[in-house]
Amino acid sequence: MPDRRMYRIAAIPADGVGKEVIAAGRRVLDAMADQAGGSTEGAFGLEWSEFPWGSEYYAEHGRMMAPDGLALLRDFDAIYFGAVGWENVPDHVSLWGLRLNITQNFDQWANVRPVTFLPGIESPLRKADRLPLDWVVVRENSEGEYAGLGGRNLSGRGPGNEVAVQTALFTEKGCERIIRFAFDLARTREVSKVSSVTKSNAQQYGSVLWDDVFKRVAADYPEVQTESVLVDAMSAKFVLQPEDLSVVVASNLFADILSDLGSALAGSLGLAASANLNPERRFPSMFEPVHGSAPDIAGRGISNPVGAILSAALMLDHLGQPTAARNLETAVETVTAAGIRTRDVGGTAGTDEVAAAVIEALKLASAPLEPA
Ligand code: GGG
Repeated sequence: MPDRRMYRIAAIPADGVGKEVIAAGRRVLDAMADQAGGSTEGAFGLEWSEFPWGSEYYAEHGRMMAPDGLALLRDFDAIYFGAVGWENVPDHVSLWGLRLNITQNFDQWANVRPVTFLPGIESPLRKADRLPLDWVVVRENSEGEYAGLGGRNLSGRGPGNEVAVQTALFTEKGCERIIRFAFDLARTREVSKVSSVTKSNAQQYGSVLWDDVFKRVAADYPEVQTESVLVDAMSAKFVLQPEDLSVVVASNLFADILSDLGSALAGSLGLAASANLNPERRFPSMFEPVHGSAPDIAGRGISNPVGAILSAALMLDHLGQPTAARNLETAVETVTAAGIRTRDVGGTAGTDEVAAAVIEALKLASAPLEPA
């Protein structure tokens, strides 16, 4: 029997529903590892380390993660992240202190956010009933509007006189690497098309540089269809012509907003998965549901674990277990099709019930796994 491939995973559930959905995702992954461990091929094991960072940690330590947190994470094979944000910490402090601290310092410059329409889930789009819809938002994840450049000044002049500058940073290298990533991804998809999103009529420097790079890179991929669309028009297109989309690439802020719109169109933010990738693999990549900490439902056992479970599938892909990843996606589809759904998507099931149903579906339908 081949050696079992072991993966070291850092879990950071962080805040609110992040704790519930990461616990659910871990249960599913452990069940898969147990299953795979019993087979002669594709055996893998998961060695977890959980870190208690987040807003509760902040209340005790005055910071969102340990001072040597990045060094502690550095050698893991992947990071499985929940959600960040709670009322005791200003949102910009919690986001920059944890999630962005990791994505920026580990150069996780490609944020892949599939928009997946699952069976048994009602979409607010009528078109979804008769057309197969499936696209991926590729978010530039290292610069743009999230460069963190700027400052607040002149508050000393008295009320009403303060000014703030928030500068977006677009580098040619940053634009090129994410645009190439989008084209490479498009080549692997049934419809080879990349839609680039900017606001170059108003943002005459950063967006126009992005558009120029897009045109230059597109010339290297003559077989891939392309379009350049303004972000306002793309918002409308998500609703009115989603069948025309395959890979949508955009800056940090635009893609963040568009991917939330995409998840809502697919039925719920609770369903959406994401991968924050360092494609060169110099640092661990991080996998997390798109949704935030949802304080309104946290702690009640009713949050939707599907986004976290599908993020685990993206993690398995990244770890070199594509068959396990496909099995997990199929199991989720079986469960949603069977009507086992949380309240955000019209069901009555709890977080744990959905996770348990996915584990059952995996037992029934697993394809053989990869050799180790
Ligand atoms: N799991 C994703 C998450 O926790 N998001 C919190 C959030 O506020 N994110 C904003 C952003 O990353 O742009």
